Amino acid sequence: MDYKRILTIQDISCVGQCSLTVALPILSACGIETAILPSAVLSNHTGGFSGWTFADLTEEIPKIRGQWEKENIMFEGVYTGYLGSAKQIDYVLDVVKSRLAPKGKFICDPAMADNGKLYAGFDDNFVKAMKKLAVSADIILPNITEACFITGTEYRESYDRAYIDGLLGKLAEIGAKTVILTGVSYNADSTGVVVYENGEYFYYKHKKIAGGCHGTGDVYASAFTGALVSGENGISAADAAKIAADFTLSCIEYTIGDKDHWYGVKFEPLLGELIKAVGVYA
Ligand code: PXL
Repeated sequence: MDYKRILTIQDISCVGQCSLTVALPILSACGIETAILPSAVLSNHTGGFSGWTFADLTEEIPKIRGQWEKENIMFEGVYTGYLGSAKQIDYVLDVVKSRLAPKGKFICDPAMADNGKLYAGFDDNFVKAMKKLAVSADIILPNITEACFITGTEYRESYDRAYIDGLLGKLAEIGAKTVILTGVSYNADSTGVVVYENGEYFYYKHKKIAGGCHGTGDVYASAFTGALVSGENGISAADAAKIAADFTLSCIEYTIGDKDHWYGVKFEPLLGELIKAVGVYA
């Protein structure tokens, strides 16, 4: 396996199994050196705790980029997740422009919303900035809510293939390249992920587990990035989307019975499965 170095830009939620505390172990399991650029430091994530501390690291980003430019540090991929401010998104774009190697991929998880709602603290201005980041990426991984915010589409709880085609068409129209649309469910027992690339639609359907868990978007995006970058030429976006879906589903199945573990998924004991799955393509 080729040894690669990528950069991931997202927050440190000290507790809560999301963002960097999920991305780092998953990307390491996929055999990838992972540099980090923390967007903010929070005591815990904002999805269900009664409060949180938030240290915004926006003004650190250009300083860190400047230092990396002096050292000539480049990355073979950049993967972005939860970001701390709209202003920061311009700085993140500068990092991508300056530090992504010529053949490297920019993968953007526009982590900002779920279940029809923006996460706490985000507004229209943030959505506008995230849209700019998303259309400059090689691959985006929105859930349906995020795709709706990015395209200005009305969010629906239930929908059909025509609605999803409409969303994908609008994303392509505004300049999105490869789209991995997560949480696409056409019936009560199954859900899945759509890979939309060059106008082609591929759907990987799998079992739906009632309830859902926090942080699965981050687990999914990290496993997708790990699988794609570790395999690079031998693995397609569709292969990586499938590996990430199987892994995320296993993590949910392993966690869902434990009502005390509502804040994230217990992904660590399942990392061996991911290593094996990624190895298939190595
Ligand atoms: O999992 C997405 C996420 C990441 N980081 C923080 C969050 C959330 C979702 O709520 O609050 C801080």
